[in-house]
Amino acid sequence: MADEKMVQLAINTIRTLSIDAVQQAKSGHPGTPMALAPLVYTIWNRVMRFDPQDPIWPNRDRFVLSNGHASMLLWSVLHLTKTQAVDADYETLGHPSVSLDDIRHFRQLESRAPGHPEYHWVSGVETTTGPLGQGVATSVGMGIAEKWLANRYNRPGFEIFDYNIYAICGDGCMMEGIASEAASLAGHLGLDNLCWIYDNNRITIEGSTRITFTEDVETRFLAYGWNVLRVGDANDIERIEHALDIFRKTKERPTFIVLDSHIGYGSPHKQDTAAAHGEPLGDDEVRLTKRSYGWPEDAKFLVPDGVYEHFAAGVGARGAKARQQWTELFAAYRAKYPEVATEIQQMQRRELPSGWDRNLPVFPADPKGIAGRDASAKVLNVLAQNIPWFFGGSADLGPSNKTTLTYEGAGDFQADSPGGKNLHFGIREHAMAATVNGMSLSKLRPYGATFFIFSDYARPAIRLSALMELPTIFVFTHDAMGDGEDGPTHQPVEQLASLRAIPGLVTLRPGDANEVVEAYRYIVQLRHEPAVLALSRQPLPTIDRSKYASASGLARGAYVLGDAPGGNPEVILIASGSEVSLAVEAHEQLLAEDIRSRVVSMPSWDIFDHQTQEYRDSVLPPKVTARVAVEQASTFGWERYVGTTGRIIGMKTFGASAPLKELQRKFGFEPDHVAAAAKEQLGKK
Ligand SMILES: Cc1ncc(C[n+]2csc(CCOP(=O)(O)OP(=O)(O)O)c2C)c(N)n1
Ligand SMILES: [Mg+2]
Repeated sequence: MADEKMVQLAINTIRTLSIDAVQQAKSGHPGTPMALAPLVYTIWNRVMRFDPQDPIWPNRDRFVLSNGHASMLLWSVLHLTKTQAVDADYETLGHPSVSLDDIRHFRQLESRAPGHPEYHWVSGVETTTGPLGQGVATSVGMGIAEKWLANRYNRPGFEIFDYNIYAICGDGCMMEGIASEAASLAGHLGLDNLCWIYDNNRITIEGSTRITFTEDVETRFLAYGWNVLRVGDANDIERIEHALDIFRKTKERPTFIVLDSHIGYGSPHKQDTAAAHGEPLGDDEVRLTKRSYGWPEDAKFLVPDGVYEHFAAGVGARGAKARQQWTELFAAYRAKYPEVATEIQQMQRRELPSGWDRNLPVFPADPKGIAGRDASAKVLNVLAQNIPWFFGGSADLGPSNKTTLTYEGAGDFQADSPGGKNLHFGIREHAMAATVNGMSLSKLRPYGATFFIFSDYARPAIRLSALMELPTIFVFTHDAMGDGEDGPTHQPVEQLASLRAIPGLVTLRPGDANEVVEAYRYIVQLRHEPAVLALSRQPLPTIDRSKYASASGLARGAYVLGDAPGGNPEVILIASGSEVSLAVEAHEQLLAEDIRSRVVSMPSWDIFDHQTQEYRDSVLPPKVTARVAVEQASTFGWERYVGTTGRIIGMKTFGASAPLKELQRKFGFEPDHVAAAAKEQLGKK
C-alpha cells in the first residue's frame, strides 16, 4: 500500500476507535480526537522519540494531553503503538498498557482506558489531565527538569538528557489562568525544549468562542516571549511536521503552534459544533462519518491490516534505536563517570543516596525556641546538599518562607544558569504547584513554597499530586495566626481541614524545631505520596526531649509527648503545631493540681490514621473520654479524636488583624483556657 494511503488509514483508525469507544460507553468526547488524530499521528509516529517497549526510558520525549477530555487520542495511540505496561516498581510487565478490550470498555470500571488520562493508572500517560490548564502548566515543570538534568549530567560527547516536551491544549486550557502563569514563566526561562500545540477549533461546551474568548492568543504568546507558529489546516501533516521541525531548531524560546482545526471532523451534521465536544455522535451519524472517511460503515473497533506494523515501523523503530543508542551511551558514561551515573539510577527509582540524612540538625531544648520556618531552612539546606536532585523555590516569598538555599554554590535557576537550585516561581502559585508536579514526574524531588493561606491557589495541583501518587513537597509557612497584624486575609482557618480531606496527601504541622526535622525525615522517604508542611512564622519553644518524648514519634502521626504519672491519664490534651507547647503548659498546670493529664502531639492525622488500632488506642485510650483538642484552625473534623463529648478549642470564625498575643487571648489559645477546658471535661470547674 502506498505510504500516503497507509498514513490516512492510521489516522482514521485513531478517529474511528475514538468514535466507537465513545459510542459504546454512551459518554465521552469524540470531536477533538476526530480533529486531532493527524496531529497526534504526526507527533507520535514521525517526531517523538519514544520507545513503546520501555515507556519510562529516562531520555524519552514527553507527550502531555492537556485537553484531557480527548483521552481517546491517547488510548488509541498507546494501543496502536503497543506501548507496554510498567508497574510501580518500574518493571515492564510484558503486556500492553492499553488493550483493544480496554478501549471497548472505555470509561468502565477497571479499564485501562478511563475517562481522562491518569498517570498512576495507565503506563504511557506522562501526567494526569482533565482539569483544564493543569497539563500545560505541568509541562513547564518537565521543561525545567530537563534543563536541570542536562546541565548536571551531560558531559562532552554524552548527551544523557536532551528530550523535548510536547503538550496539546485547547481553548479551555488557553482560557484558564494557570496556563497564563505557566506560559509567562516558561517564556521567562526560555524553555526551548517545550512545545505547546493549541487546538484552535473555536468551540467549547457552550458553543462558539465568539461568546467568551475573542482575545488574540498569538500576540499574547509573542508577548510572553514564545516563538509563535501557525498551521492553518489540522489535516495537513506535512505542515504540522514542518512546524514541529522549526520547534526543534528554535533556541532560547519555547514554541507555541496554533493549529486551526474542525471539531468533529468528517461528521456531516456535527463538525464545527459544540455537539461534537462531549457526547456520542449517535449510530446514524457514526455511519455517515465513517462513510466520509471511506471506512466500512458497520465495522467497530477496527484496526485494519498493516496499522500496527505502520506504527511499529515509525515510532517503534525510531524509539527502539534511540533507546538502544542511549543505553550504550549510558553504559560508557557509567564507566567514565560512575558516581553521577549512580545518581541518575537512584533518582529514576526514587531512591535516596547513601548519607542523605547526615548532618540533619538536632535542636537543644529552648523555651524561646525557633520558628518552624527557620528550622525548615536549616533542614532544607542540609537535604539539598545531601541529595543533589532535591531543590525548589517559592512564589516570591523565599525570604519569608525561608526556603531559599543559602549554602555556597546553591545558585539560582535561570535561563543562563540551569544548574541553580533556587527556583523563583514569581507570584504564580497555581503554576508553581503544577510545575513542581512536572518536576516530580521527571523524578526530581522538588518543593514549592508560599504562605499557607495561598495553598488555596495551589490546591488543584496539590490534589493532582495526590491522585498521581507523586512525592511532591509543599512547604507552607505562616500556618495560623502568627502573622497577626496581617489580618484575616492572611490567616488560614479552613486550609488544614481541606487539605486533610485530600486522599493520599500527607499533611504535617510540626510542633517544634525537632518535629520539623522529623517531618522532613519522614517526607523525604516517601516515594508515592505528596506532603504538605504547615510551618509557623513565629518562634515555638523547643521542647525539652529529656523530659518529654522524642520527636521521632512524629513518624507515627501522633504520639504521647507527656503523660500522667504511671501512664494512667484521666484527661487527654491533643494539639498540633504552635499549640503543642501551649498544651504542654496546660498539661503541667494540670499535673501541679494533681489532675492526671496526658499531652499528645498530633502533627499528622493522615499518618496517625494509618497506624494499627492497637497503637492508636495506646495513644488515645478509648476509655479516656475527657479530651481537649487545641489547634489554631477550623474545629472541623476534630470530633473524630475528641468524640462527641470532647472539647475543641479552635476557630469558628475568621481571624482578625491584631498582634498575635491579643489574638491568642481573643480566640482562647492560652494555657489557662486549655487547662480550664480540661477540668470542665472532668466535671471539675
Ligand atoms: C478546570 C476545568 N473547568 C471545566 C472543565 C469542564 N470542561 C471540560 S472540556 C470543557 C470545554 C473545553 O473546551 P476546549 O478546550 O476548547 O475543548 P474542545 O471542545 O475544543 O475539545 C470544559 C468546560 C474542566 N475539565 N476543567
Ligand atoms: Mg475548543
